[in-house]
Amino acid sequence: MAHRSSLVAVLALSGSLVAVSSPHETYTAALPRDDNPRPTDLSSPARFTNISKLSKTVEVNLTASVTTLSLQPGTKTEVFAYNGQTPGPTLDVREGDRVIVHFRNDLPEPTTVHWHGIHLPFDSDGSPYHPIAPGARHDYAFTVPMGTAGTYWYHPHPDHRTGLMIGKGLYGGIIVRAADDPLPSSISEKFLILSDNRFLQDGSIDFPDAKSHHATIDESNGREGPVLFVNGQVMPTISIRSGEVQRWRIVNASAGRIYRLALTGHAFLQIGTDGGLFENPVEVKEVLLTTGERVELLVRGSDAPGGKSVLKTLPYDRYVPQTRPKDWETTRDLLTLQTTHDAPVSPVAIPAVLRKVAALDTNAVTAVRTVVFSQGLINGKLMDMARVDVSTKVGATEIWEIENIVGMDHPFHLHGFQFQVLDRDGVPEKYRAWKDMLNIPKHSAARIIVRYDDFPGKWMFHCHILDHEDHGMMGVLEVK
Ligand SMILES: [Cu+2]
Repeated sequence: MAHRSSLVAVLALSGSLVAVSSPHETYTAALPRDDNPRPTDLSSPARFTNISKLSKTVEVNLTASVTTLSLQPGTKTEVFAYNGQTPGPTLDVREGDRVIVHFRNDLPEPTTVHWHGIHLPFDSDGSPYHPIAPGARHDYAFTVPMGTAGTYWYHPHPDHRTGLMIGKGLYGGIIVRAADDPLPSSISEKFLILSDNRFLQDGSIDFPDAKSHHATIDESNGREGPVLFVNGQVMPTISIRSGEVQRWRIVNASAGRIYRLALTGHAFLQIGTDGGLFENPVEVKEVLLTTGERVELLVRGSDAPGGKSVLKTLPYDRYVPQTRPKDWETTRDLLTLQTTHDAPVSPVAIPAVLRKVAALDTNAVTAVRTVVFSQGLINGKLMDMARVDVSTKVGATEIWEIENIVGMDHPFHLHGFQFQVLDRDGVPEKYRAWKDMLNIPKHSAARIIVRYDDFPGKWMFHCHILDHEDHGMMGVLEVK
């Protein structure tokens, strides 16, 4: 392959990027004290069992049900789970695969399964238009399009209840793999789904009464909790060898929390986002990961053998001042990166070119839409499933100008179609990429371009702060 001839050891160059390491910090959540804590290795969620014998076909069973799990040591919590676990099993597929999911709803209320970011037929999108009744079954079926290798996730998307269902534990990861992935296969991979939650004394998940003051705060901010989870684990450990490079796929499954990820003492190369790889790796010191968004990073073990670092989320002010949490400036720990005692390895060479991301043609634009985010409303309106907000045709290319006119961030999500960011506040986007999530910071605007290649239907676009979405900060795009 042509781009393999232009290998450069980008990570080797960036090893000296971060010279300052943070003082050692101890995790101090409300957990039983252990003077000699043993690290828990981060375990990736289990993968689905493929029950199909056909080639290029992935056929799986998925059940949503109420169950009891231990999310924190010594405590039992009633959760909603996919196949008895949270996160649910990872759907690990290849471009071109036919995917069939036999879904059964064992919850006491209607739900759906939304395949966040996947380009698929309308009736398999799991939007509020297609609820699955309690006790009912539904088969989701789609073919994974070529060129869409990346990191995605699945979660419920029923009318008004998405935040509750994800907060109770219903979310899982999706990996779409390309036949011609440009990264060396020797690089080991980690899948990290970030979430946060809040618990009552008895271990139950804290969803306050709808009329309470606390519920009002949640409705404004998007519900947050002080306990941060990676794959359902609190402060797990990832082992790395000094000099080793790992590929981390990270999903933000939180209702409202935006992560500002930093790993002190370590090089960070961002290689991709929602819809897959960038054209070139980009060196970054930190990454902002909004709700629903994904990122792919290369992490190099930069500590000496036996050393350790911590993946943190730094303070990020996404809030209106009136309901901003008092502790918003707290830096929080997510996981420990423990360097093994093995002798260092020399860094693997990373390709300077990952793939080509063809630009959508601005000359082909047939309409320019304006989407205005105010607090809880889009273009001044609450969601109405009987109303169509934007009507268009298959094959059309459009620019959407998304403007946030209020004092808190609102993350934009479009169902069914990946878009490209043209500019943010008039500043052209530096790196071309496929996206389905875009944080629109307070009092700012962005322009995206999208082409509706196929799949007519009614597609949602909405704020991905789940409390905002559930309260109607959502619209309908009809593609005919
Ligand atoms: Cu919002």
